[in-house]
Amino acid sequence: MINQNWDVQRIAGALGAEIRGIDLAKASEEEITAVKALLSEHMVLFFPDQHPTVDDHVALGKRFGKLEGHPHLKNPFTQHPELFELAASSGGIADEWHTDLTFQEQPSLMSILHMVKCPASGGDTMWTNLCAAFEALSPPLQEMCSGLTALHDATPHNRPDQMTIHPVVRLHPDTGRKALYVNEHFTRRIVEMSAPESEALLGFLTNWVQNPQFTVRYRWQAGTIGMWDNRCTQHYVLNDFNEERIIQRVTVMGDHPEGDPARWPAWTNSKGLSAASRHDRQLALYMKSQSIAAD
Ligand SMILES: O=C(O)CCC(=O)C(=O)O
Ligand SMILES: [Fe+2]
Repeated sequence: MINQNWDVQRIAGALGAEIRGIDLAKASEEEITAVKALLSEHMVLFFPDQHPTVDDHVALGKRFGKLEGHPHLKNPFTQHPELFELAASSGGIADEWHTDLTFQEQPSLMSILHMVKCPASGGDTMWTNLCAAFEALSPPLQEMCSGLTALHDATPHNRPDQMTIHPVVRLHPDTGRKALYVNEHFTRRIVEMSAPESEALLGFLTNWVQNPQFTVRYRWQAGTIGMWDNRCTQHYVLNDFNEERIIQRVTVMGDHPEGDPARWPAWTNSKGLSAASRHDRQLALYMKSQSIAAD
C-alpha cells in the first residue's frame, strides 16, 4: 500500500516516476514493499532530497536483495565493498546505451544510485523501456527475435575474455513482459546468424531501443536517489558538461535471464576456414570454451 503522504508523479509516457514524501533511510517494511511495486510499474524511480550517508545507502540496498561490488572498478570505500563511485573527472561517464553488466551470467537485478555532485546543467541520465521497445516491433520481427540468443562481452572494460550468452528477448520474471535484451555497449553477436546479418540486426535493434518514444530523461540534483530495474531497461548519461559529476551506486545481484530457447543452431564456419572466418572467431572460441554443440 502506498502511503497517502507520498507524491508519485509519472514523468514520461514510457517509464519513470518521481516520488516525494518518503524518507528512504527510515522506510518501513511496508514502504519498501510499496517501492518495489512502484519500481515494477515505472521501471525507474527518482527520490529527490534524500542525501543518504554511505551507510544509509548500503543499508537501503540490502533491503532489496544481496548486493554485489563492481567486477572491474576500484572502490575507494574499503569499508563498503558493495558501493562504488563514478566521478566524471576520472572518466566515469557512461555515455553509451547499456543495461548494466550483461557480460555476466547473472546481470544485476537493480541498481540504486545516489547523485552526490552534479553540474549546474548537463549530465542528465536517460533510461529506455525495453518492454515497450519489444512490443512496438512488428510480429514477424518479434517472432524471429524470440528465437535468437546473443553473445555479450566486457570489451568496454578491457576484458573481452569475459563473455556469456543471453536470450535476445528476455522474459521479466515479475511482470511476465518480454524485453528486448541487447545493448550497443556489451552485445557483440547474434549467435545463430552470420557476422554480417548479426551486425545488421544488432545495429537495428540497439538503435531501435534508443527511439525517444521509449525513453525518459532525468535532470538531477545532488542528494537525489535513483533506482532502476536492470532487467527491462537501458540507460545513458549525457556527456554535455565540464563540471564535476559524482555518483555512488549499490547493485543488487541478479538472476539468470530467461527467454525462449534458440530455435536455430549456433552459426559456425561450416564452409571451412577463409579470410572472412575471422568474423566468427570470437563466437567459435566462446562455443568451444563452453563445449556448445554447433551446426
Ligand atoms: O551516472 C549515471 O547517471 C549512471 C551511470 C551508470 O551507468 C551506472 O551507474 O550504471
Ligand atoms: Fe550503467
